Amino acid sequence: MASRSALIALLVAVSCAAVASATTYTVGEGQGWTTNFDYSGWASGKNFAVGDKLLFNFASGTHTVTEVSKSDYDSCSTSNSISDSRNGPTTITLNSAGTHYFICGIPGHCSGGMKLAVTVGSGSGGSPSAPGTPNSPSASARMQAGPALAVAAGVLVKLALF
Ligand SMILES: [Cu+2]
Repeated sequence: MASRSALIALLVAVSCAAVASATTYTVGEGQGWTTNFDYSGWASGKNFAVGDKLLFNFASGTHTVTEVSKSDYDSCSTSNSISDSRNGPTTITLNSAGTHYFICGIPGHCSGGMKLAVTVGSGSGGSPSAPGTPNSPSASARMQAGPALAVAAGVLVKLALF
């Protein structure tokens, strides 16, 4: 009994920590992952951290989410891609600090502006710019908390019934 309580407490702590620390960004917001959108403008001012996720919304087959090197990003080449997804929507977890480059591999789309570079901070320290700016990431994190908490609650109910 005691060990189960400890397990439940641990689960609650872990799920709360996960909800608090990771943010899911919807690339292009309501426009999704598409042509004729300014993704550098979308990314600017956002503080991406390790563990955050990028949600690319598109219909399967219409676009790709292809992670590439900086030089391939600059030249819109997918011949040395790091990863490639053709099925939408695609969620990419930002697993490491540094700049990550994503382009669409459909001919003409990347050169038409369908490319995204996100710079991921090391995680600690927070924003060097505009600390007072009310930003949307916290709001989207709160929106993500609902499903995550529902899942956690479901696990707890199963544990209690075990
Ligand atoms: Cu495309």
